[in-house]
Amino acid sequence: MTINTIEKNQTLEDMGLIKDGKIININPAKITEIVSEHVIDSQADLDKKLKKSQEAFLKWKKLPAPTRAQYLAKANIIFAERKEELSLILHRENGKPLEEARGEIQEIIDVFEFFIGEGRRMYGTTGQSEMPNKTIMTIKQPIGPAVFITAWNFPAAVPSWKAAPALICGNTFILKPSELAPLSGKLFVDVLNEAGLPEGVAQCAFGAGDVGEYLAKHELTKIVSITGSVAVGRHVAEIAANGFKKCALELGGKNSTIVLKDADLDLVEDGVLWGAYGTGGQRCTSTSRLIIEKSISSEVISRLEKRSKALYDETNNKCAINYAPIINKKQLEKIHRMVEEAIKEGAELVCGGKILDDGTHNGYFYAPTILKVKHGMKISTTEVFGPVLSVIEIDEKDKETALEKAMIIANDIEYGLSNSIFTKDVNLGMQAVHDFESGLVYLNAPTIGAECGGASQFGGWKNTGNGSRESGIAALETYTQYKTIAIDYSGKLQRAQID
Ligand code: UN1
Repeated sequence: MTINTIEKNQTLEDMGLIKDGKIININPAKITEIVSEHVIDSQADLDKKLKKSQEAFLKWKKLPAPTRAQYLAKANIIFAERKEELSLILHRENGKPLEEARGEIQEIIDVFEFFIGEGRRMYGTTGQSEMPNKTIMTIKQPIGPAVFITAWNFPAAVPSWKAAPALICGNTFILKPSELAPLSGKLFVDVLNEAGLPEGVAQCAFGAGDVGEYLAKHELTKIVSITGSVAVGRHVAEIAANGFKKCALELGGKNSTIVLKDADLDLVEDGVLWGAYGTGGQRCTSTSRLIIEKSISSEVISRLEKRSKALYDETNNKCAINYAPIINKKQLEKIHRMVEEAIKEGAELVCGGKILDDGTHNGYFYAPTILKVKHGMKISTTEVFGPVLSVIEIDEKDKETALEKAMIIANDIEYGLSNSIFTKDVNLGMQAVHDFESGLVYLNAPTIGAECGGASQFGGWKNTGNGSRESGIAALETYTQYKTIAIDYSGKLQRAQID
């Protein structure tokens, strides 16, 4: 995904989102509606926040983890009480349907619930010493102030994936939410402070990429976690490497669903539709490619075409209610350009392929689009971040060879976030699960909708990430460093490897 949709060297002024030093946050489903305004932090403001974060860290890290968990538990009561209000705000600032917005706020609650429990675990290890009367153990300790750079598509939940483990482990943070949807991130931090978190433990900073970069580079920052594009992720990783900072990257995706001919086609229809068009196709997990056996592809395509068309009103070129808008005009035009270029390159347009509303009447909406493509075309390997599904047919005589071929195509991309397969054949299903080169894999389910808050360790392989995981236990790795403690109670000098 494009980081905060602001590319390097592009300013907020270029995008018409800034006025008198403020970010203007508009509803992409109704662009005349200003949802909020946020003063952009100056360098002096950022320095102050960083200093505060460092000072708060020195105290926060001293609290026992179960005590820190109590603060998170108080915050979680507030999140639950304010769920509807926060969902409505998220729905307005991001445009995603209210049902999806409610799900996203619920995700915060789930993630917090999990990490509250970690306050009473956070296990280390104990080892058997080579010597008598000696014990060796390893404990996890916090690292320091963290900076979170997050995107507009999950502006409430993704900050929680980072904040909950960071806090429970004893770190402090500054969140730099996307300038395209900053309010949900701000409210997330407000709730933490309302729950009584000591001053400076959880803060927010506003601005575009330059603000994120300043925070990431600063010597007081010890951890940087970013959800964004590969280009910006690489840049942040370089900054982090230079400063020996811990770094967590969750970057782009080009996710495939493979459908074998024995699959339950009703399930395929519902699953692919949700995977491709949920959040307007603007999830890093969105289903972007459908790799399907030729013998069933016409039926599946015609079912998907019918359902895609039902998502909007063709005559009036308007979207139906439960369909997310595109975040801004620039992204809307980019999606359309990609579709047009794909058609020029030989892709066959099944449905969609047009801007429903460029903001003139209502919001930024793109028609749910299906293209029949060949693997290797630009559209089949590049992330679109919009409601565009590329269908690739596999023509083999048996399922086994079809799966082999489909797997080569599914894995022949730079990304490795989420893939899925629909089949009733348990052996082939499990072989696919094993062979997909991605951090998330689904059997008989779409590529989106990871359960966050324990069970899933969210994260990607290849250019999607750097091995870090979020929203589950492995996230503790990003926010802790190990300390090995050797306690010798023999009363004499015992020399390792010598005595
Ligand atoms: C993202 O798009 O950055 O698995 C996160 C999912 C959601 C998270 C998406 N729970 O689709």
